Amino acid sequence: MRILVVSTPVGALGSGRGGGVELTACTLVAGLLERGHAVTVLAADGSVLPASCAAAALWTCNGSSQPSAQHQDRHAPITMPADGLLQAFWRRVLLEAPAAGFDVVLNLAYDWLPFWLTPVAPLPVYHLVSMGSVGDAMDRAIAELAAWDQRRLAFHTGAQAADFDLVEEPVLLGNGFDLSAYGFCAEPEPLLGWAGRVAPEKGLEDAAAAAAQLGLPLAVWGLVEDQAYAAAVEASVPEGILQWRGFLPTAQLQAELGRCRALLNTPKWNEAYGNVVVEALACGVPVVAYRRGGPGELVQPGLTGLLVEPDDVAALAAAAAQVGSIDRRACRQWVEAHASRAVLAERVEAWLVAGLGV
Ligand code: HBI
Repeated sequence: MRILVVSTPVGALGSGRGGGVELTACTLVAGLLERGHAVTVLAADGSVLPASCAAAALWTCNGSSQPSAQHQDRHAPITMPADGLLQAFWRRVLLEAPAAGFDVVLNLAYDWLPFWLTPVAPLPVYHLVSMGSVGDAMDRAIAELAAWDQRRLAFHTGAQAADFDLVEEPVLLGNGFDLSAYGFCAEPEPLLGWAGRVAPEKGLEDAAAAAAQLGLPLAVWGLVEDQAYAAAVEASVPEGILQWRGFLPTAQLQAELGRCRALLNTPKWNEAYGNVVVEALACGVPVVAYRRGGPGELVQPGLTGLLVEPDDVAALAAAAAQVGSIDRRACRQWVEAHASRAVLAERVEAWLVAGLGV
């Protein structure tokens, strides 16, 4: 098929501002290319595609980034900057995509406009929903689209899909990763890890508190999206507990992440999937996570890590002290079976083909 993949309007691919959807976009594009599809990516000016996506065409637009949906008030009206990137994206889709001969448009943005346009678009638009419920406007847009034709929607996990008012069993795609980019590490250091956008919904403060209880350092990888929040977490634990490692490209991230005894995953929101959970497992690092959202479905207790009651820091620390019993190779094997790039691409293709009836 000829597929147009529309990226997130919160930032350029490769900037880290898009969070998990950047990784998903690149893996999904590379996987579809491997399966012989022709793929064009529509993304913000300044976007960079990895070598694995070299065969994809890149269309870019300029414009102001969309404000992060999860940081708006739940009841906030739909907002778009007057010179918004989102509008620029969808002006190009509506004007150029039909003549360019695409069979399908795959939207990765968690924004009202593409969902609202779908029933009146001149070509089929499909949506991989990247988050759980974060506001009324998107809840409504997703419910209305589900009522119109739920085949147009796919989610990462059941926990995420359960947030929305759907009319039939949801299509669940999980996620996928280029596993050749992650090296297996058998012998960890006395180090705990945490990775993700440094923002309140990710719950870093709990991981910091657990590390402090254990007297182990906590390496923190990710874009510091909320400086005040990061400073407050820093102040909440003794000197030397937190090691701020910044947002690293995958090659550097996996080299450091693999050295961790465990990854702590502490979502405060209904995390749709939990890319960092799988990235850690791919390096052989067991995951100790709250039984919440996608991570609550991904971690296989006793096999690839441990799950604890959400927000229970003492339980988090106790579980982190027990991960020595987990076979690190089993962590890598689980990802190879359930979250490879090929697995995701197969699922995406099956979803689109089923919906298009081709
Ligand atoms: N917010 N408005 C908006 N649009 C997005 O596409 C979006 C977002 N916030 C976060 C986000 N995408 C990605 O980090 C997802 O992977 C969660």
